[in-house]
Amino acid sequence: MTIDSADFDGDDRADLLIGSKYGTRVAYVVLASAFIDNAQVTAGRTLSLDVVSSYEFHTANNNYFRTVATVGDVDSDGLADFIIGEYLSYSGEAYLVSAADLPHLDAADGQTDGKIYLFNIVRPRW
Ligand SMILES: [Ca+2]
Ligand SMILES: [Ca+2]
Repeated sequence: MTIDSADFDGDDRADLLIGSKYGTRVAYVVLASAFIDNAQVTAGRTLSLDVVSSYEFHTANNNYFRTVATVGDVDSDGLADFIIGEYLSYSGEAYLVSAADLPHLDAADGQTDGKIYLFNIVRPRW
């Protein structure tokens, strides 16, 4: 599992990008506001990412997002962007995600539930 951080929503607070733990097949973006606004968050308590995550990235088949990394502001829109790599894919697929697109990616399947199925939305470029 890899973890990185940057400001994905422009509120000047660092947000978390968390890769898949082996066997989970899900990567997460946790916005800082999810911690600040969540009454379940208290010091010393273990929290499920299902509770605090703002976005979940789901992969196809039995793959998982082993590697994640912030890459600065690639599209110069003022928000940090990131790459998530799909492990065990035959072509070494990776996705470059513009943080500004997160709400649109979430809504792409008709539900704004925080779940993003990248394999249904975009095809990797490399
Ligand atoms: Ca932020
Ligand atoms: Ca950006």
